[in-house]
Amino acid sequence: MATMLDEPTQTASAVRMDIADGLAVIRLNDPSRPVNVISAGLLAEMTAILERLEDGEAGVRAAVIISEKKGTWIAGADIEEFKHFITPADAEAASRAGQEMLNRLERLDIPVVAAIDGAALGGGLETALACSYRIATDSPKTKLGLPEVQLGIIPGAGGTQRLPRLIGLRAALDLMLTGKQLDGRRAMKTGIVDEVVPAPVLLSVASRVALELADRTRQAKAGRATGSPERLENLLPMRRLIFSKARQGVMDKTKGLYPAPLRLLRVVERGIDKPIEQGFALEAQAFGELAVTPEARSLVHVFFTSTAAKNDPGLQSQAKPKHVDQIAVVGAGFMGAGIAAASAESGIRVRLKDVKLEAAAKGLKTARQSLKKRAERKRMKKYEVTKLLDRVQPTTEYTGFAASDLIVEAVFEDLELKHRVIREIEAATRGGIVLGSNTSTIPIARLAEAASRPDHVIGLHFFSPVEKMPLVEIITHAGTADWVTATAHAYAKKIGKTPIVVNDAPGFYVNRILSPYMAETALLLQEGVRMEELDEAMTEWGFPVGPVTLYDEVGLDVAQKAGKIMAAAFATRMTPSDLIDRMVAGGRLGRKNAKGFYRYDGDGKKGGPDESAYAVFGTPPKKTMPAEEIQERLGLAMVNEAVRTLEEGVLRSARDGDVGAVFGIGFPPFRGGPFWFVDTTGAAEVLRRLRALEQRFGGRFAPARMLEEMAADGRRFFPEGA
Ligand code: 3H9
Repeated sequence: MATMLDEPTQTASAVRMDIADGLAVIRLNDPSRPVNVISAGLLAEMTAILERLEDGEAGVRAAVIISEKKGTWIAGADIEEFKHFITPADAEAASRAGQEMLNRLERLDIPVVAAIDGAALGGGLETALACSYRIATDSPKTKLGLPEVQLGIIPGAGGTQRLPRLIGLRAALDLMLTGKQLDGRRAMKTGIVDEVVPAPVLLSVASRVALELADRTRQAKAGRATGSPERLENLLPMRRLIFSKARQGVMDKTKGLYPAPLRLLRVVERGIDKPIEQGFALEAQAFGELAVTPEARSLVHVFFTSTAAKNDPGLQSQAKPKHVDQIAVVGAGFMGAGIAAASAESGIRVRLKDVKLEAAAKGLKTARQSLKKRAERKRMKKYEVTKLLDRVQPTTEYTGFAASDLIVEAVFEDLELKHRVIREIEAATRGGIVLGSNTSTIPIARLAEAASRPDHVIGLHFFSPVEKMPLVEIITHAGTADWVTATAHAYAKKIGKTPIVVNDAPGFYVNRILSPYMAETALLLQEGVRMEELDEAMTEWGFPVGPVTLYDEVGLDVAQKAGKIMAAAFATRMTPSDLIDRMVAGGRLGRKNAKGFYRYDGDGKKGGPDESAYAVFGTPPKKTMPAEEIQERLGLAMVNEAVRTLEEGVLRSARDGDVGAVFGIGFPPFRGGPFWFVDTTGAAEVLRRLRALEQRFGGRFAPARMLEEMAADGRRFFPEGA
């Protein structure tokens, strides 16, 4: 495969230039790709166009760059090509090639207007930064950002140098360290774009502006991104403070496990007051070194696997999804309200039902609070906020349910209650409506037993808190109709979630692999390992929270109930210690009643470990265990179980397993997910380590059969270089 450095193969044109009345309109539309990306081909075509403009193409006084691809302007560098970087020098050369093209764009002596409708991300935004003027549309698809750190790299086409010079250090660091994406309005507020217009007038406004800039009857507000604006943050002590705070923030968040953000800070800090060319050189070198790290390779894997899962409902047939414009949610608790808010935010009308008016009103309040926060962040206008909030309507009756496209039941985790609710929903509706259950433990086939239309029933397992957690686990039972799966998948995608479709089995996928991990945690506590040691070991391994904290967050009563269901199904591996029973019997339910493994203050803020808990569960802390040993026991318990789910057909692919673990549990993204972990560690090595654990602790660590087979044949889950 070609990379940005190779001679491009001759394919249909991705860039077209039309010239009329002194204006060149450069149109981007790569026919071979779903989105425009800066590939070897596009780079070569852009360079050829720049040469024509440098040579003074007849009468051209100004130019506009616009995309003809719906939904994207430029989605950045071609991430596929990253897989072909073998050495740092390969990646550094690609960065220099990108920088060179954009430097030539910037040095043209005609004004160039970036007319942005859709995503301008990574190298896309870097292209816009090299233009003289930027106009974005107010479309919800328009988003601008430099998400490179999420791929384990840094912007490599000038972004680390141009963005701080354009919008200031603090704002630029915030964008580059978080990878956050701004819509047109917020990009204007931040100073990245000069103007925001509705999409239908984009080309006409951009054309007029380009010619006015050429005639000098207009000046860019944001301007070219090479100036050094006079700002308070140009003072050295202020800068030092900004960098040291940013570095601290990165360390707090990542524990230093991700090299890219730290390297980004160094590149910006060293480049900021040097001539910009020196900054570009630092950037290219860092890009080169980072792009071939194991962390970057894993994060690129996470990007491709999650995108593929989003685009694959996993059907054997061609069943089409139904449009979902209106839904109903039964159960206005924390989960129900979260589902309602996430749906309303994506333009879906929601009826939120509970048995009592007070409960429905409470759910409505929770949903509204979450929506108001979102609206503030998006700087919505007042009328837009009103429209958004009005999308959620509380009810105590099933009225209006028949007009829904999809219904989610999110009532208490009790089979009888759920059966009753399913019967009531069916009585109030006709066929053709998806009936999703947000159960986390009850088999979907058992739920469907109560339905007269069991083929309409499907699991829609959301994670808490819904607004933050990106995964939706969709569970089909043997009789689920394909159109139902397709619709559930499309709905999850519409509300901005990443879905995986799995088969019905106790714990489905996510709770199934969490279960031996949590059971092992209880056993370690039982052995006398301190709670905070366990948590620290696992956050150092890369989980966002440690397992003891997770017990408190989930609720010990909930964990106890789930633990029993899992133990009944997989007794040899998941029999929990009775420690959790004793905690629950001692009135310790976790964060929800401010009493668990940890202490909580009056506002529910978590404090240190609650030493009195040791007396409740009956084992005083007595030993210190090396973090590696804790990580080995907990990490491998989860990885081994993940492989078993694939072996048993609960998972349809290793890809879904990695997506589910990273997005549902927070399995360290820089490790790529359990299956990528096996591939990068080597199946034979994972097998050897599991066998060692099995010898010490017995059958619960018995390796999955599939691992043994893979180790014997030298197989991998993902092809080399995937
Ligand atoms: C970068 O720019 C580095 C530079 O600083 C320096 C370089 C020197 N490359 O998500 P979708 C594919 S790093 C290759 O379903 P949507 C995607 O895999 C880059 N492929 O669409 C999928 O393929 P398939 C920084 C890409 O409308 C198809 O396009 N940029 C790329 O929901 C459709 O994608 C980013 O990190 C790419 N850059 O969302 C942005 N982008 O059909 C990454 C997409 O075979 N991209 N594909 O499954 C996105 O965030 C979303 O794809 C986007 C569209 C918002 C653009």
